[in-house]
Amino acid sequence: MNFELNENQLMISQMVRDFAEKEIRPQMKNWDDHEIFPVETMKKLGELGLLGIFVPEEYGGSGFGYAEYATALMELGKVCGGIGLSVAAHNSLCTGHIYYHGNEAQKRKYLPKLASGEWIGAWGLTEANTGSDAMRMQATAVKDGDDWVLNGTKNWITHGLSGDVAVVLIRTGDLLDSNGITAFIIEKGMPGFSAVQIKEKLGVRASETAELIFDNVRVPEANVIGNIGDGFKQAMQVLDGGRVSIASLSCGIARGAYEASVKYAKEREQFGKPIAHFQAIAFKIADMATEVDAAELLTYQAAYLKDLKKPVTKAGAYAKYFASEVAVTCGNEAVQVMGGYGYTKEYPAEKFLRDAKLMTIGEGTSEIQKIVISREILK
Ligand code: COS
Repeated sequence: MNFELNENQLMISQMVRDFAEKEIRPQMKNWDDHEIFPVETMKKLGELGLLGIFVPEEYGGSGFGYAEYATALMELGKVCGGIGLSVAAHNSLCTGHIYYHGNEAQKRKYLPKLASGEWIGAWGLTEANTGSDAMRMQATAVKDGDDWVLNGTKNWITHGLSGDVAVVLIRTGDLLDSNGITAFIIEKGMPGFSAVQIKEKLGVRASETAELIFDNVRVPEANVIGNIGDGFKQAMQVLDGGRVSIASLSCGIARGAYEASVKYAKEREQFGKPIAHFQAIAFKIADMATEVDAAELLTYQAAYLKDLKKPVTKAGAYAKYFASEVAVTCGNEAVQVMGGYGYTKEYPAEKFLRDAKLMTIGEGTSEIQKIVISREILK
């Protein structure tokens, strides 16, 4: 076992750190305050190769694996969870669904534009009344001539408004039939397709979230991914990988909160000495350090299995469950270490906490991860 980052990971972490300090940190408070999704920054991330990280070079991607992908998200998470979430959703969900399940023509048409950042990707599984219970979705697609006609809505969709292309999971069969859901590729501007931004989120406010609305949207057969009825299982596999990315982002947020806490605890003096010298604070630092390292180990284990093309359902759920909860703990402890200052937007702690909370919800709540883990163990 090798616990060191490989050459590519070292290169990527330095590149992302440099980019984040120059292009993200100076602007992120404005994005967070005003819920601005910085499309131009996404395009620059595309130029750096971070929007098609695991897409092979023949489709315009960077050709890296999940280990490198995890490293990139860890670095982004240390600075801005919102941008990290957008990068994760773009890569794992939309781009990943087309890469893993699309046919050759779909890969050639969409992957180069998604990988370069020319197009931003979205992915829609959830609806207003079906989140954890994804299979009970209500949106329908009915065959009409050579086209499929889509009706219904999708909710909580990252890049639902600014996205140029979306992969959406829609019912083509009976309710609760696991072979009754199909994946379709939707392009911006298709008649009957619209979106409304969801505002007033607690965190990840630089990442756009929207509701998608389908009103008799005609989608050609060429935009069906895989076989009719395969969509739910494709989506579950896509989420297995997506959960590794949310675990990675969670590790970054946790480490960012931990590092900010260490810095503050060494500088802040009370009772005549730095607060780091009090065991009450030092033990918080020890707990955070241990948990962040453990979260990273679980996350890299899942990334490693994914790169080996081994089953990642359980390992991804372990990593996502543990790392996201650690991110919330570290964000919360960072606020506590910084006291009154931690409670203000002048210090980074409160944003880490707000951004971290989404990690325990998006791409399957912590409770869903425990369902996935226990089912894998007990099956
Ligand atoms: N990979 C491949 N196939 C999978 C799978 C996976 N990881 N997980 C489940 N499946 C298959 C099952 O094998 C089953 O196939 P059969 O019907 O042929 O036997 C089918 O999918 C249905 O699975 P299951 O019966 O487990 O479905 P449930 O409705 O019980 O749902 C959970 C399972 C709860 C795990 C699923 O709905 C889920 O992950 N929910 C959360 C969704 C989520 O994360 N949403 C957030 C999206 S934000 S981007």
